[in-house]
Amino acid sequence: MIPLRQTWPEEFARRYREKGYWRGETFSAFLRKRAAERPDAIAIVDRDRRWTYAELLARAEAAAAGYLKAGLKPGDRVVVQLANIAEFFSAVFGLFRARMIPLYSLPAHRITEIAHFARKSEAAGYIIAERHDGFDYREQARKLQAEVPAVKHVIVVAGDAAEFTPLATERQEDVALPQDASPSDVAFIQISGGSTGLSKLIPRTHDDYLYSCWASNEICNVTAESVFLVALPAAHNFPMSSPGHIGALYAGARVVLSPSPNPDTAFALIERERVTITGLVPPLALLWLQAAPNRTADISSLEVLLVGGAKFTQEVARRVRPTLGCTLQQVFGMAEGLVNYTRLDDPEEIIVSTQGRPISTDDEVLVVDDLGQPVPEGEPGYLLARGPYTIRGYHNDESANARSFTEDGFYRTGDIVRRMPGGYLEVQGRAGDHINRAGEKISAEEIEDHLLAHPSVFDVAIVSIPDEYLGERSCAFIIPNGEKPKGAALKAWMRTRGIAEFKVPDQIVFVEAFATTAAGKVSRKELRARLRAEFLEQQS
Ligand code: AMP
Ligand code: DBH
Repeated sequence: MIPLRQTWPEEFARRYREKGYWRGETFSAFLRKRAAERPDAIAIVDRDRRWTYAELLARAEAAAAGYLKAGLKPGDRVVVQLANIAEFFSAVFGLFRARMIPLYSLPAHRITEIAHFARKSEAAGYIIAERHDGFDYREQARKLQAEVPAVKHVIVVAGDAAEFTPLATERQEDVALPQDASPSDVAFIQISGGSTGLSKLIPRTHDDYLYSCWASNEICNVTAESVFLVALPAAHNFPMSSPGHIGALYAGARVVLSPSPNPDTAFALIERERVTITGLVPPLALLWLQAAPNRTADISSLEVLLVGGAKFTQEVARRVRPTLGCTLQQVFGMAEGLVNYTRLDDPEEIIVSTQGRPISTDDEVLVVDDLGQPVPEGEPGYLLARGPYTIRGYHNDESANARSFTEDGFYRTGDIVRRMPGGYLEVQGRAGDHINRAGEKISAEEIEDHLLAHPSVFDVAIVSIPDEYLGERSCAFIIPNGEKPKGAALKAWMRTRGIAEFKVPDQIVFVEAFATTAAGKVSRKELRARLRAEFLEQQS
């Protein structure tokens, strides 16, 4: 097995420890501590179920023993694919307790993506619920085991487990639990949105991730009295860590799971549970703003609405306080690390017009030109980042690492930003070719590769088109091979490729040829830019 590591050069690691960022805690240790301090406080609310910290800990330990009994071993990587249900937490904290490594996939992922995650991480297990949104994950588990036989263990946390292993909920006393992980060990694997090709694997350590969570708590004012609503998918890095459900649990606060981010469901939960803070991507924030004037629920407990994942337009941002009666906090983050927030006491102008400034004074942020030279304040440039919770490399991907990190360890975020006075960043766009569709990042290259496998597609370019609601939508420009296929048929065919629905192109445009230059073929990047410009010109 390729070792899972995330290491900072010793001089950096020493500084991060000395400054108290890395506290030497693990996920398991902090949960044990909270359960000892406030056993009867409610940790997780899922519909009519309320788990206390003591119960969450007991369930995590039962799950851990169950995994070991089933044959999983410490160090094993396990693909977790769960929606917003309480068992997400017992399953994952159980993995931490058994020193196994969760890889967080999203409920929307389908077999092609799950198989990629399993192969790339050399996973031995797959954790699912029987179904969610009408989709049977046991079917997907069968396909996965056929494609990647190394995935020997499938654990089903809710519903009918069929031939698989149900999640253990009673502690088996004859199974000894291993020693805790070391705080500098990799705790779990997040996945990158990915701008080139398939998603990359992001190993995060206990030390670095917990730092980003507790420091976020201070910036977002999350305390033991807070009630955090998880409206986005719990496995996403944003609702997990900014400050997220992990931040909330670290604070000893209450985590309320929303089965859907729709305003009707969420507003009712905010009223019932007296929710104080939650996070949304911009299209959902817009939906909440539209629904708010006609609401019947009392949402006055809401103090902070975090918005991030994609650019939040200033005009909409201005409406948050008057319409929802809470403070907007913009957050610009990435699963690779660096997270920026506007501060709760910033002037309204800063809050609505910037994407915030880094968490830490030890976040080193560079804004550079094409040659890697720093640009003056206020000028757009590429954002590079290095710091106490920004990774130094992806797992098992040398070529991505060569592209995405500078020699001195800065992560090339791919974002184009302007640095304003006070270190506030304004996101201008991005260098890479991904589509940011309502906060979901889609790699153009990945989708092009799928479409090129269709016999009627001669060539294709996937381009992001500005979209009033989604922020960006994906458009496939296709040169047909012979007779033009039907757009709807192509979309239906894409769905058979085993990929998340959000990756199916929103729009298909057939063209006869792609532009070339006198020098020959244009680069993909240039081609996509031209197609976008021509398309937008025709629309106007
Ligand atoms: P991911 O790689 O999937 O973790 O996505 C991180 C990327 O999302 C960032 O590099 C940005 O491109 C984008 N992003 C996140 N938050 C914001 C924001 N508040 N404004 C603009 N873009 C954002
Ligand atoms: O988009 C993201 O990945 C993101 C957005 C806001 C993120 O990872 C985060 C905050 O931590």
